[in-house]
Amino acid sequence: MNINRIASAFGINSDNLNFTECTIGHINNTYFVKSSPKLPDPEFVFQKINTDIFKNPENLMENIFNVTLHIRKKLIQEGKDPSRGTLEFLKTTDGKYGYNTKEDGYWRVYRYIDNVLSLNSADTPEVFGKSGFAFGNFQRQLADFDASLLHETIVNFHNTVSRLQDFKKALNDDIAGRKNSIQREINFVLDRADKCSYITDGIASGKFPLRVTHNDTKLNNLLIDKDTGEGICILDLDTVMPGSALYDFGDSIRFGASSAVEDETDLDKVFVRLDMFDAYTDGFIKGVNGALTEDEIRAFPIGAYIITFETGIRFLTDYLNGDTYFRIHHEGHNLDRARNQFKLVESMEQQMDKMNSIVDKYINS
Ligand code: GN1
Ligand code: MG
Repeated sequence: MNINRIASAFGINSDNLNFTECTIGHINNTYFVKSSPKLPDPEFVFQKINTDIFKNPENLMENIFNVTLHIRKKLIQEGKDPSRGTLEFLKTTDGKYGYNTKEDGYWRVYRYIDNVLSLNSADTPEVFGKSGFAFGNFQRQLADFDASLLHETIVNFHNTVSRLQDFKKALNDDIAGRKNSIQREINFVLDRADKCSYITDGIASGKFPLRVTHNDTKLNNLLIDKDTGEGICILDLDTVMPGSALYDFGDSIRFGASSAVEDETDLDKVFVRLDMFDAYTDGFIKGVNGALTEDEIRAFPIGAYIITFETGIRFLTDYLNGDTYFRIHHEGHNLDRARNQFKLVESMEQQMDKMNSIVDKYINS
């Protein structure tokens, strides 16, 4: 990678560029960049898009330009600061959404937002509730966005039935020769196979309307203002596509209402925290501000369950495929992640009634 060449493609010219890598995401490569090491904060975020996964980065960036522009207009209408409320992407000096060469790959650049933090776990329900508001609000901001403008960046992304089929294929191919050592996890999936169609059936019947959704609503995809503690800007817009509200609600719960991080291997530490579930439900409903139907809200607990199960299936599939999709940091990482998600699934099975009662409380309030 030649960082100077990438920078100058976006009109950023400096003899003294300084960059550090961010190692959090599982898919793209992200760098914080400043034009001089003396500056206190980065000025830009450079990202190399993983084009094995996102096959058409131009279409993806067209989505992102349109979505951020829409949110920008909303923020201005509502008297909020657009430079902190949404990402601002730069075009290349020749007017393109990204810089693309055989040697360097596909790169995009956005302006760094300062005085913020992002969290891998929420310490308190209050913090997590605020993230719920921010993700709900994101959906509200895009409620009048013309979904026909959006390209589907990954087909069947949250189609759990199709994720199950991918898993079965990986099992059948057993390309990495790992199948025999994970019989327990395989049975865990197969025992629950009939659950996979819950959301897809609801979409097909019209019970769950298609909306513009984010689809990757992990807590660490939200920037939180260090001074106010409010969730201000949603990141990682690669998978903004038509989807169900349950995807966004569910993925946040999967990640943020867990008592432990996504790859915790001490499974006694992994369970769903009802105080977190409660706070997020409250925040999300307020953030969406009336846009959801009662059917959707009632399905929050099962939606969280399905997305957690689906993510576990995806990690296990990648383990069977020899770790070709999610970046791993040690041998067996994807198996650790899958086991962690399945523990969370069990915890949700045990606490489903309680989660439903929490939701009832907000429906009746
Ligand atoms: C991936 O790149 P990152 O960490 O934001 C994945 C999500 C998974 C998540 C699991 C495009 O997101 O779907 O839920 O890992 N993104 C894609 O941590 O597959
Ligand atoms: Mg992502």
